[in-house]
Amino acid sequence: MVSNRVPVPKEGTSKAGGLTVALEGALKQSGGLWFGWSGETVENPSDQTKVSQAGNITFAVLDLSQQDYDEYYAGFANRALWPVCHYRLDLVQIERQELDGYFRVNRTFAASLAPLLQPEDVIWVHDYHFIPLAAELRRLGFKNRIGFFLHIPWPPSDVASALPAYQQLLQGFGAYDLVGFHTPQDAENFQRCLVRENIGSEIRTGEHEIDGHKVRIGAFPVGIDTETFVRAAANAERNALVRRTKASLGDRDLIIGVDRLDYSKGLKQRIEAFSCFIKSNPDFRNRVTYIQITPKSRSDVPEYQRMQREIAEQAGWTNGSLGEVDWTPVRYVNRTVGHAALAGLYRMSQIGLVTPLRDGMNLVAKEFVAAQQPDDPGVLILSRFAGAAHELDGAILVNPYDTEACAAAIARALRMPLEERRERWDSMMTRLRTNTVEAWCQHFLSSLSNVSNESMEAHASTNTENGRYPFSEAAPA
Ligand code: ADQ
Repeated sequence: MVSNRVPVPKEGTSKAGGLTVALEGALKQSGGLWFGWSGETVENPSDQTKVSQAGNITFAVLDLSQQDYDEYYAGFANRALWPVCHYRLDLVQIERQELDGYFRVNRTFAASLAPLLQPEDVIWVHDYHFIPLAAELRRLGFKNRIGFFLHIPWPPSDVASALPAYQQLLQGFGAYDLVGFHTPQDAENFQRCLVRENIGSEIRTGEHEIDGHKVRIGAFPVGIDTETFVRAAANAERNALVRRTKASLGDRDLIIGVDRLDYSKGLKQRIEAFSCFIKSNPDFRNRVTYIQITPKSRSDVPEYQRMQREIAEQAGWTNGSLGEVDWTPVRYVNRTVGHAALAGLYRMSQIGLVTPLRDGMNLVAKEFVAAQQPDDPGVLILSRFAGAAHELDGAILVNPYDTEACAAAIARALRMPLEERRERWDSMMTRLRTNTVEAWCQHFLSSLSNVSNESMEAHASTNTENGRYPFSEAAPA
């Protein structure tokens, strides 16, 4: 397993978020190696990995230099790939040096991973930080099965082509045997990009040929550890934070939003929609509280600093204009909350407000549903632009840009009869019980191990220095 962040177990720290815990669960079954960035920046990073062991999982991590961090992570990954993949061309920052840094770090990481690999290893690379990693490994002669999963959306070609080194990035996908996305729409967008740029031709549905090599492409919607969440929510009544929050609400209804502080999550539009709801439904004044729990992220990226200020101002301004001496309509907190407490907060909420402007999947939507009380479930209001909208058909789907429609959805959810809430919840829960994160891992890995041997042989003849993966020595033009 390769991912940018690696949850190396440290004494005194609790486990990281849902996905990493789940991936860890998947690795535990088979045993394996988890490789990536340590999360540390140091002056002179070593190219030797720091290795540690926990059960049958070996963790191998590298530190980054400040320059690598600035160019690869805070730069190209988060100021070019992230905004383009979230359809935000207005926020894209294109800098030659950052592009170079991105390819350089991928090259360094491939070289450090190389001595740890065995011929039969199956390699699963995660997310936009490491698109060129497989190409770098092929250049070093590796013929292993390599799969890639993108956790964020892939946009249509008119948007995607704003990426610097667009064609070379697309070509880099040709070094993988399987490329997975959250939704059929993302997979389709990606395939159209390949065809339009004349980089890949469709052999049959879900299979493209890129430079003589077959690449399978498909949708693998990620799930959550549903049963663990159900149990955590059922036990959360004892949680101190949950109890204090309940007491502080009195008999008011609760609307909850839980997101990393990111412009893709639509927080500005969401607060506006809540404000519009209160103004157009005055009977709900002082009868409902909206809690938005939003840890800061990527604070060293300028676009995030600006947004953090704007959202805080907007929440304050909304409270100033709508609130009462004894009622704070929006409780906006920049904190991380443990998963047990989070499950309890979801469960006591009448509405889960999940309205990203664009999201690969959105696990919060799934966690909210899993945490509900079966005999009196809350209502999920979900953006149609979240990958989760492809699966969670029992949600009220909204266009997050349409403030009045979102406000109307809040009013509808708060007035929804119990029978309709149960029906909607049941259909979503059935889906969550089948498509768990474990099923997702198995589905992806079994598709990867089904890649034909003939296809694997194709790597053998084409991975030479001057062959098809040309962008190792310098970043592409
Ligand atoms: P994210 O953009 O981080 O993930 P999301 O899928 O919602 O978004 O996952 C966030 C996770 O962090 C959830 O497990 C949530 O519980 C947790 N979290 C958020 N705020 C928290 C808080 N205040 N305290 C504690 N935990 C908090 C990226 C993509 C998504 C995709 C995932 C997985 O952007 O589209 O669903 O990867 O592929």
